[in-house]
Amino acid sequence: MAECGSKKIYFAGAIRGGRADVLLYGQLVGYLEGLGRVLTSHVADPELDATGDEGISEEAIYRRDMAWLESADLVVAEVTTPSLGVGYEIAAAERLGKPVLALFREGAGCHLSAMIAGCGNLVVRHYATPAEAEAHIAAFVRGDFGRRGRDHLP
Ligand code: 6K6
Repeated sequence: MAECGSKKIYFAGAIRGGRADVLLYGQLVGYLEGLGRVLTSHVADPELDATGDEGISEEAIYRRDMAWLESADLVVAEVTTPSLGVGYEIAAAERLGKPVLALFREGAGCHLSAMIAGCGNLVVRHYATPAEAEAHIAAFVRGDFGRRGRDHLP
């Protein structure tokens, strides 16, 4: 794996799943950019809404995102807003053997899928504040986690 500062980080967050958390994604991407190279910072772009597109086809988006995922050293997924695309990316990253951190925010009225919460190959962390999420990210990027990473479920 690459040295800490040169790690390639794939950030995943809901787009068509809903953009309610886009400002939070921006904060997390900003933090990740201090730890490595974020391949997917557009996910946190408030201009990218749930209906718009980037002027390229869905097939091209899929191919580009999968190529980035294959090249990534780490995957950080914000999973509070349910998203088919994020779930797909997490499953693909697991198959590729990538370390995956799934961050779930408490108190948003959302329920994390058992397919994420119950997957022992993922590091699943619950948080209440962005600072807590950043602490989970810092530990994950340091490699300071067990493969069975879930901290707790209420
Ligand atoms: C934007 C708005 C609607 O469709 C788009 C197309 N743009 C995308 N560009 C880049 N990555 C995308 C796009 N749509 C989905 N993704 C990937 O899937 C991102 O890496 C996100 O992590 C994830 C979001 O999936 P959905 O199902 O919530 O869209």
